[in-house]
Amino acid sequence: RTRIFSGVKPTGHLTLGNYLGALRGWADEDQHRADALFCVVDLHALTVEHDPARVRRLSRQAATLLLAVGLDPRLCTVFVQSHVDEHTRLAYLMECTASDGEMRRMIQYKEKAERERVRGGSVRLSLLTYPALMAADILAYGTGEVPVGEDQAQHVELTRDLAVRFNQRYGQTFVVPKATVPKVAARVMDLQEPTSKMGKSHARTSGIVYLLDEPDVVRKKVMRAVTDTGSDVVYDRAERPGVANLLDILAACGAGEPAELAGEYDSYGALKKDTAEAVVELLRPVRERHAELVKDPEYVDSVLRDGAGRARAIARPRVDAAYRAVGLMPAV
Ligand code: AQP
Repeated sequence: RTRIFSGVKPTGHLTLGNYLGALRGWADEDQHRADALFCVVDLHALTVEHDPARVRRLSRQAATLLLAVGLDPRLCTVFVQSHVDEHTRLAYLMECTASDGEMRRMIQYKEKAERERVRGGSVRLSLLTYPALMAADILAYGTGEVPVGEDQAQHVELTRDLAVRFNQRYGQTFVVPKATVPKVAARVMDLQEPTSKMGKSHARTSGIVYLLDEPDVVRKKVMRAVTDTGSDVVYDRAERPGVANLLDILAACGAGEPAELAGEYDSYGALKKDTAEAVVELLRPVRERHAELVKDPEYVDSVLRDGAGRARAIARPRVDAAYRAVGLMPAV
């Protein structure tokens, strides 16, 4: 069976972008068709300024939401990255495989480093080396497919390069993975700034729909979404990004194809209203299940404990093999 690995960073409350770009596919398809592992990648949340208590809280919330969206521990493995040491063990070998130039070329590094500088803060070294840890996350499990939103495709490409390079230098050790990106809503845009990705760590929250937003909050955010000049509803991502984003979201809620949907509307108001209701309905079961799960933290703990054990057992032999392959002396 194909091995699948993917993760979510506890850098903020999970968003509609995370759900449509990643989580929904993990739950509805991936866990049924493959041997899948899904992870709260908490170490990645330390690459930018962070509040320890908040990261701890958000990690638990993210893990609970992974179950709330429908990941079933009988079908797949759900765990927290920092509970499995193999990730950091292998990350070091990935740092020894990558060049600093290829790390510096990563778009996410450039954007986030700039954000930190604008804030007047310093850029953590781990922000630069982040893709090495992400490559380790993926390669440790012999992953064949990495289901991600479009924004992560570049990091998966780098992971492929590192896997190939490592195998060439030290002998066949890693499976070379590929990214799989959903057909619709691979890049959900911010409702207030439809030329930027809806990102959970972004400061302005009015353009971000969180999975746990109350229905009225969702309605308000969608109804206040920035639309474009002109009033006719056409699907044009370059010229009409605001309206195209709403059409993408509505389509992803199961209403049809974005370009066809455009023809069904003659006002932005009606499009927003239908989109708002579709999103409210899409998220309703997730909120309900989350509310149930928070009442049972022992269950969530047991899933994570079990998940970490399974993950460790899969990762350890391959990481041990990689240590031997690069020339490290086995423990005596
Ligand atoms: N807007 C999005 N549209 C589609 N997919 C998205 N993903 C994230 N945003 C969108 C996908 O969700 C998975 C988990 O994302 P993540 O935790 O790595 O990143 P994030 O939500 O984008 O978090 P941040 O901290 O706010 O990061 P930046 O600042 O980079 O935006 C991934 O598969 C991702 O592709």
